[in-house]
Amino acid sequence: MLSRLETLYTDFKNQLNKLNKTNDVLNLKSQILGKTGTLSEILKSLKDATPEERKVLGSKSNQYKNEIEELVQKKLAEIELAEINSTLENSKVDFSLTDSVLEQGLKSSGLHPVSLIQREIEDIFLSMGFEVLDGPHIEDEFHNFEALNIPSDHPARDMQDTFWFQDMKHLLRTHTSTIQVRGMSQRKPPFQFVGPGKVFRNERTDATHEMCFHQLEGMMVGKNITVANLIYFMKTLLKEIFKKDFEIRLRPGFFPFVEPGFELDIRWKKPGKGESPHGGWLELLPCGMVHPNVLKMSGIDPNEYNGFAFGLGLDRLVMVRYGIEDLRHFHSGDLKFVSQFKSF
Ligand code: FA5
Repeated sequence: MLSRLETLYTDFKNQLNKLNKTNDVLNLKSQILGKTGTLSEILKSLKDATPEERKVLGSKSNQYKNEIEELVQKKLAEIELAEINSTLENSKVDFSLTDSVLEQGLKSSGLHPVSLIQREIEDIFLSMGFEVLDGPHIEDEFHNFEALNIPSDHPARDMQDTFWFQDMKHLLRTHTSTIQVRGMSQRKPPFQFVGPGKVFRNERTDATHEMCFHQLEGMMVGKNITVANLIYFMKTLLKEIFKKDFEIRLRPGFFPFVEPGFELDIRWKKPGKGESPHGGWLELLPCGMVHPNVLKMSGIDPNEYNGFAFGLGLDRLVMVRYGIEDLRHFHSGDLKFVSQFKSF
């Protein structure tokens, strides 16, 4: 019976080598391991063997059964890969993109305007002694809301329509303020950092609103930090980006994680269409002094330290700088649009 088993295994391997279709491999497997398959028949006949034979044959049969299953899985994976490769080879889509991309002008300029400005702002802040931090897109309630002084029953949660995961505990971050929370809890004051990235909100899109857009968070924590420090950094940022003094206004704004909170608006003329809505002011840079509760929740003593934070809307800054009338161009995938922007 042992030699029958060995022949069966060798035959199986020879046959398997010749196959290149998924169905044929599955048929072969079932001819051997199926209910009435050859190996199953051998296993059934073990009941007539002596206890010693049964022990040897039993373990050998199991060994072959496992090996056959492994070889079948390996073969199926090989076939699948070969099918994918052949589909790609025969496909009319040019995955290299090289020619079409170059034709459309990416040869001399490749960065999306949002990436361009993001990098410039990172350089500005690096030169002023700030770190640049990153953070996850998928967040938990704690980092997106609770650690920012926004408990579950707080009305401020309604301000940001959120993309929740099914467990209703995880979400796509609605703002880069999550980077504040992570940055603060990993550092001892004094510190200062910025954190750029994508954020996601479940909202209706229009010329100045997207569901996926970009923010850049900034934070400075130390001793005796004042609103004057905050204004200095905001003005420096805008001056460096626009290479001119810009008309701005600061008005009170409410965010549960800052006290006092402000909205910094910028005077903006909507390209080609006269004044923008809201009398020519575009809400660009909410900011404020970090709320003592937020410092406390990240393990920082608010009696000893204080600080400021801001959350810049990157896409809107890009619109103002380049005179773009609608931020929905940013995700349009139109290479002609993307390739027309350069650093100032
Ligand atoms: C916030 O998200 C706060 N986390 C900002 C903050 C940080 C305040 C630190 C205080 C301290 P707000 O929801 O206003 O705030 O969004 C910030 C900026 O993102 C807005 O000023 C705007 O420029 C931009 N923004 C908001 N919603 C959209 C949208 N749907 N599409 C494009 N840009 C948007």
